[in-house]
Amino acid sequence: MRQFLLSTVAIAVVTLVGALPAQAQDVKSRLIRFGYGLSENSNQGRAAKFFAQELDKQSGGKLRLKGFGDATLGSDVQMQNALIGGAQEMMVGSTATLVGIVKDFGVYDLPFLFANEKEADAVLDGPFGEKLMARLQEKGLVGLVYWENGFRNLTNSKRPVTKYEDLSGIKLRVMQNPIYIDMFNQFGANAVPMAFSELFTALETGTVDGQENPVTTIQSSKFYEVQKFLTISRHVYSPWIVLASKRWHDGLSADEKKMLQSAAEASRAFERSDSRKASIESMTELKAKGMQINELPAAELQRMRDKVKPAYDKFAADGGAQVLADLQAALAKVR
Ligand code: TK8
Repeated sequence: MRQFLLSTVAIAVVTLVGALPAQAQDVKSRLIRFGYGLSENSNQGRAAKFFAQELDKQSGGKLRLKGFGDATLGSDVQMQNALIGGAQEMMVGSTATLVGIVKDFGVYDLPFLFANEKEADAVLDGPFGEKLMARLQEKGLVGLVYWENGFRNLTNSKRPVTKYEDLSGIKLRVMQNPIYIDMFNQFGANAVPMAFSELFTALETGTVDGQENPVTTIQSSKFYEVQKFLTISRHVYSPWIVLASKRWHDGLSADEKKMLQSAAEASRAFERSDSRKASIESMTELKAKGMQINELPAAELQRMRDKVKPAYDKFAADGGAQVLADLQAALAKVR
């Protein structure tokens, strides 16, 4: 009887707590600085805004996420360090620039790994992506969700690229990541690692001739103003990752952590669908802005794939064998 009473009371309490409005939960008033590299008027900016609204709703206005676009809080790498040190609460940025923190993140950068968005979603949101994200914790970062940056394409100011040999001698900005540097050097370009925040000026002044990013970014960052040629190559599917400072996150209540995670997951759904829509619109707009666009034929993509195949072996030999095998197993399940 006593047992029965106790569990009835417990159920009643659980039900009551679950039904309480956000105000009655353990939520403090907090300002969350959320940094990102692209402009407010980009898929990144729109999703940051959505995230803020969602968190506002869930927390009854207490958790206030303030977006800082255009790398005003620093480049991806600078922000990662600010999060680790506890000087900034949150950010979204490329997974590619995390390789200095957890080297295995480089696995996503292997060329021609994901065939489509469906594969990427399944692997990133599934046990593989979760497990890799969890490894950031021991380094002072909490990964919440992956957003889509997208399939990357090439732009340059010199000439149309119809085969990889056309990249010969082109100074091409890449992210600060050895796989990208090797990949484009293999194609004959002169790869220049550089923070995204410096890229527009570098293109404008001719410090570099080209770069590679999804069409959404090429459009929202106005690269069409300083780049004539766009080559659809889809050489890497690039994820973004929403990160929190572990120091800061550890200080949140269980209710706050739950709200943050739930709002982040809502932002993920919004961001992916928005990015996929924007991607189609961007193509039309880039054409209208006068970019000369060509798509690489399947045969050329196969040549490129063959050319950079050694990147996989190199990655495996360089300590990445396990993570690569795990990712390929996850991919096999989706295919
Ligand atoms: C924005 C970057 C960008 C990435 C790059 O901060 O650096 O080229 O694609 O989205 O994370």
